[in-house]
Amino acid sequence: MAAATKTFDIASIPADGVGHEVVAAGREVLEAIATNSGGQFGFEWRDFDWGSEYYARTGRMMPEDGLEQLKDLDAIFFGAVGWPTVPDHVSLWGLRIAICQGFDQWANIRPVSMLPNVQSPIVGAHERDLDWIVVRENSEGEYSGFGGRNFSGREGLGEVSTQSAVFTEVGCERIFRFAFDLARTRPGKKVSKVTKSNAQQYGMVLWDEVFDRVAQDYPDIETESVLVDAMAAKFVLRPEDLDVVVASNLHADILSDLGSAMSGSLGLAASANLNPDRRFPSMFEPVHGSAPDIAGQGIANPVGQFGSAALMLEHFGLDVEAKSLQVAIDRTCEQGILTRDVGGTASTHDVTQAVIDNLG
Ligand code: GGG
Repeated sequence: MAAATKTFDIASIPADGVGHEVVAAGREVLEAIATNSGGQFGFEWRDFDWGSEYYARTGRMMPEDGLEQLKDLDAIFFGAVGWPTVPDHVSLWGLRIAICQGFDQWANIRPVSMLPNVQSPIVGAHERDLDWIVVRENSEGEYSGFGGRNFSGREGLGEVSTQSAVFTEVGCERIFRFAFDLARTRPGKKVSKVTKSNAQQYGMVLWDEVFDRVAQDYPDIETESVLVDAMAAKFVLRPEDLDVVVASNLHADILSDLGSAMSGSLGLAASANLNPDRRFPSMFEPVHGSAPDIAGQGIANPVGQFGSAALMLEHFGLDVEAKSLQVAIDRTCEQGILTRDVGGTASTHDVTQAVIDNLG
């Protein structure tokens, strides 16, 4: 008897710039994985043309009922947002943040690891077997959207603006528990909490206090508290001390870009915006942006999108397929099939084909 087919309904939102190239590449790889499963599962793709071109036509990054259109799907496969024709805060808030906050995707995970043949700026990175994961609080903090602008055009003191970082006890507790639970699944069994409570005496102090309270429930996990400035230095100087790094929305955004640069290129880093309660779809996207300087040339690095596809497979419980995709990415790098950002000459298409050929 043939195995039952499970179909995953996925929203495909390439959005802007190289997002179009890497999402198409990611879909090709996922289709190859579905074919290799012998019909055990498949993907039904729902295409959404939202993003900065959509904005030029409609004045919005996505329709008013955009979340309604996505809410019953199994996941969102996202590219990158941002284009020079739309102010960055408008494009980011109109699409990526609207989806993350609308679907309470409060945990954003961003793994950092070294790939074969990819040069890292860290001396001896491969021998040191570096591997850590940034957990980004993805629903509040500095991205809460509270603030305003007043006194436009005022003489003398000029305009005034405020931007508040909002930390709730519930928001802090859930992201810390997530980080500790994740650390329990990893060999390092350590959580490094990033803070700036020496300078920010309200929100970040609550952040620290909730961390200390949650840590008491995880006596088997080593902890440390590191100021964000010191953590940036640690990424560069002592990355082998890192395992799970939990940080606020803005701090983690900055540190995860640093982490992907440490692994060799921004184009390599994967991420998952998770709604761990599974009430809403989660969203899988590379860490990188839309890269207007290389968009449309067929040279974008698709590895960050492939890693995000692997995280999506894991989210669906397809751990074997996720692992085989990671192995295929490693083999492709071992074969020296690399895009320009990591020292090669291969195109997006070349890397995609090689990963498909290398699938177990
Ligand atoms: N694929 C990730 C992406 O599109 N990022 C665009 C961006 O500007 N992100 C900043 C942020 O999320 O804080």
